[in-house]
Amino acid sequence: MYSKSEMLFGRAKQVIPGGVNSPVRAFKSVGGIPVFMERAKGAYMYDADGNQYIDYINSWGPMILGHAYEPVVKAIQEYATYSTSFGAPTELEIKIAELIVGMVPNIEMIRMVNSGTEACMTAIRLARGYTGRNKFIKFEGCYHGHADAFLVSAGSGVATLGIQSVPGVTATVAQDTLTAPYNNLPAVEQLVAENPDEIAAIIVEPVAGNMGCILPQPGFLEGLRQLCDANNILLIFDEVMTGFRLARGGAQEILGIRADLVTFGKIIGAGMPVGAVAGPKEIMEHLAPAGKVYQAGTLSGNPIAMIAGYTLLQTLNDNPIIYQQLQEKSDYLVKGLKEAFGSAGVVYSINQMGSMLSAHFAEYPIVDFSSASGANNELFKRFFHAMLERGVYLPPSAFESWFMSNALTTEDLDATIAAAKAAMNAIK
Ligand code: HOZ
Repeated sequence: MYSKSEMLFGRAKQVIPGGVNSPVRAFKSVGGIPVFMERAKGAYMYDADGNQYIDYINSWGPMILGHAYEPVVKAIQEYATYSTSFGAPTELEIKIAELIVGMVPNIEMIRMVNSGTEACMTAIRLARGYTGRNKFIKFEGCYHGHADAFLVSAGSGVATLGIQSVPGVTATVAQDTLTAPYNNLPAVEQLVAENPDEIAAIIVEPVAGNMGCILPQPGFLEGLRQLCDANNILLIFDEVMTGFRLARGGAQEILGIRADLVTFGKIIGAGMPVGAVAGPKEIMEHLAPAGKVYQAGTLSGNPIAMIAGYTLLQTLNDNPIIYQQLQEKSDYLVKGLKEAFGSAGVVYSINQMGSMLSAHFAEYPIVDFSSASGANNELFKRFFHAMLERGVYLPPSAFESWFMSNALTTEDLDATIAAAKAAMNAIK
């Protein structure tokens, strides 16, 4: 069933460290051989052996309208004939910047980069340059990309692989990263009190998606906002996952909380390599060449990525019904999963906001990294493989969020729910 994937993984391990170009996809946490994909269309991915899967990763978020969305594909094809990179400015960059500034609350300017990692790295540098302070606070299990300073108590692949401290990250770099448990406001207040006038920023995933999907508890983000205001600290929302997914204006819009800087990722490029940092002019104009906080990149604002993103974001902007449809589909799936798990008699905890969700097998609520780690992740592994065998592709780690696409039909959701019932009965 997976013979080509097995063969490809063997070949890949000879020339690519661990056989993959990003750790989570190696299936280390769930075991087995990673499935090598060949193509995808709409809600489905097809692997090298010809197996079809209903996709609940959607390239970790950006395929919100499904894979190979026709208008995006056409726009890329047209623009590729003009050139794949100029290394010089284009009008298209202004158009996408204007579009995003119109969609996202509390931002006036945006700087394009090439990944979410770069976006968060730039946001921290900018916060440090703007405030003249060195330290920042992040949350255990949150993942802001793989820049050195973020790899302290990180989620996603770092959590999946159980890496406690990353070789290559120097103590000097790590010492300016302070950490607190997600949803624990008193712990953040204590850090702020212990480091007066030293903290440049608090960076947070407003809905966490790198330790499974974890929702902010009532008052948590509001408390961070107040704490930042009272101590001249910048609040950075990492909206790499939530941006343009939870709403046109992302988590800021849906939760009604203002961030000082916002970071975005791959959805801005409709799945092409893009990231961005955005905020008010007063802060953003500290970036070079307007200011002295240096940041640069030949491929930043790359025309193919920009036209892909512009086409997708325009569709989202013009069709707010998409968000309602995504909500309905996600609610339907969650209801079905609850029935499937309930009738199998397994304890579970499903977190969901809009089209992000995850299932942990635990009898208590999953509110932070430690509760996520305490869940029955052995059962998740078996569930993952039982679903894969039944044609459903879930994130290959309990420390990741599931992402829905609007290409999913009721039939797909019913098939997923039926697969979950059969999978649970087979493994429990
Ligand atoms: N770090 C990504 C999810 N949080 C996974 C990236 C990948 O393997 O493609």
